[in-house]
Amino acid sequence: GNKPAIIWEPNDPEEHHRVLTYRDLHQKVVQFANVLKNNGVQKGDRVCIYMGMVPELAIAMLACARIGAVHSVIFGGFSARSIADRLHDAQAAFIITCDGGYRGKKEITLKAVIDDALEQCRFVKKVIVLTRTRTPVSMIKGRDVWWEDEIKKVETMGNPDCPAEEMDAEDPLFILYTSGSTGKPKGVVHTCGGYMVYTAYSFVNVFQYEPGDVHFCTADIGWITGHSYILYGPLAAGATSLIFEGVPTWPDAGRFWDIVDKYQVNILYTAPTAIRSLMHYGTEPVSKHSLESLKVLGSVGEPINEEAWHWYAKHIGKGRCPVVDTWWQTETGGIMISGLAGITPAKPGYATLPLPGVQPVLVDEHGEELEGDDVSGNLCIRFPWPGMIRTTYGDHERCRTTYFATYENLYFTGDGCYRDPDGLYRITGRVDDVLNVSGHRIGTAEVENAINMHAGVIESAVVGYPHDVKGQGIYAYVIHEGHHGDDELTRQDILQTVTRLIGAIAKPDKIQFVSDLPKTRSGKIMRRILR
Ligand code: 7RM
Repeated sequence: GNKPAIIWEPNDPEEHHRVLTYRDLHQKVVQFANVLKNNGVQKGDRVCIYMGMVPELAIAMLACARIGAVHSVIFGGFSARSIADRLHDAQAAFIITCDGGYRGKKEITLKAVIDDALEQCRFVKKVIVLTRTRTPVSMIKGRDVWWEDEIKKVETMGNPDCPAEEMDAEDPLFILYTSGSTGKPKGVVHTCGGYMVYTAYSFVNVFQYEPGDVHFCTADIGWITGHSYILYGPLAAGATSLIFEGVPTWPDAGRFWDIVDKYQVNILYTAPTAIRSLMHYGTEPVSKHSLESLKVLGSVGEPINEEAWHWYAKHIGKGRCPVVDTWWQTETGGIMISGLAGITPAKPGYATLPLPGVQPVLVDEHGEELEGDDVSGNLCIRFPWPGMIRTTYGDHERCRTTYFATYENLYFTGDGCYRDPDGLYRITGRVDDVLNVSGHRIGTAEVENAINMHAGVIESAVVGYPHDVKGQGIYAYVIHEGHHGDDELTRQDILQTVTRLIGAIAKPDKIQFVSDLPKTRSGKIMRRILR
């Protein structure tokens, strides 16, 4: 119980950090689980969580799990409209949020965005609001309550116990929305038993976790990487997991390295986009730090280019730390193809080998299996694994057709892949209309729908293009009726529209006004030509 479960590093390095031992965390989870019960949350209810990277986010998720409620975390960058769509899809009547959040120099309003979302969601019964930034917020009588007040109520009750709800292994644990090739994000459902087994198994084996290790995964808990490798995997393994509220470049580009030295981090797990953005600052912000505690480095979210791989291994790992390039998806729950740190061979740009138990298959466009080595094809998985997607919330048929119908008896990942002469796997990127911008999955159709909502836009087509830092950038071709007017203003208006409808992460990097789009005879846009 005295072992640290969570170390929390705030956005502002001047603010005090926090350490929650396993005993502290348990006590806080029990307490907040009672808050949820007092507010009418029952087993099976969906609870939407829209918070910044504070320890209470982990507490809120675990409290849901404790009482059998299904959490659905929404990344803080999504707009009110995106939240409303997800609330409707999940029929979530409960929300946990913060007044605001800090991200580098920026302060983000969270409760205000929720308020806008709730204009369209009258079925929401309760909103629990944690104080973080003390920014003024509106609190609606009967609906909105303060986290702190609700905790006091539980304390006056003499802090009752809250036994963990007994769950079936196949009962849902959470829903997490992810983008696909259609305009509507899917609610990926993971279950209690398999997901926790798989995240713990993969965490321990891929990173070769040893008791006492401090693990720092820099992802946001709003994405699957944070769910699996900040929260569930490390905590199931009894590790110490670091939650960082801020961004890698504030107050300066040495922030990650400050944190590594301050807490003696042993395992660092980050994304190629973060590595590439830090590379731009040179080695000066790195060289001021020792980084001697590091034992293992991990990469996730997108293909890592060789230059970034070598920089990471040389300047951060000092040539001493194995680098594991981990391939997986929201739908797989945990790492599927990756090296085992220090045990299996590494090769820059390659995720390398399937985890023990995972059976990758490459198929050609006709669904024929490509056997042998030195072949490229679509990546599928042959046999079920504990962490696999169970359904897409509210639409099981959609889950079947998206993942299990393209190729008979196989799970289709949507990724292209090459198997080299040594049998090592290299992920080559999506083969569908999904973009990967800074490790964030964004559907081209979602962005197009948003652009098309803008008055005057007749049609649009969105494609990805190679981007130095983000991996992929978003390029939009737009047919606009008033386009002889002020192009720059129209461009800004379109960006505003996309930000309102999806969120700033989906804003196109480039907008080109065109008079027509290349199409097939059946009217399908020819993205290959646009790319
Ligand atoms: C964990 C996560 C999934 C998509 C996936 C790939 C891409 C993820 C790697 C990668 C090359 C990697 N889940 N991807 N990891 N590509 N090498 N190591 O990112 O659902 O958000 O995205 O990300 O295209 O299909 S996700």
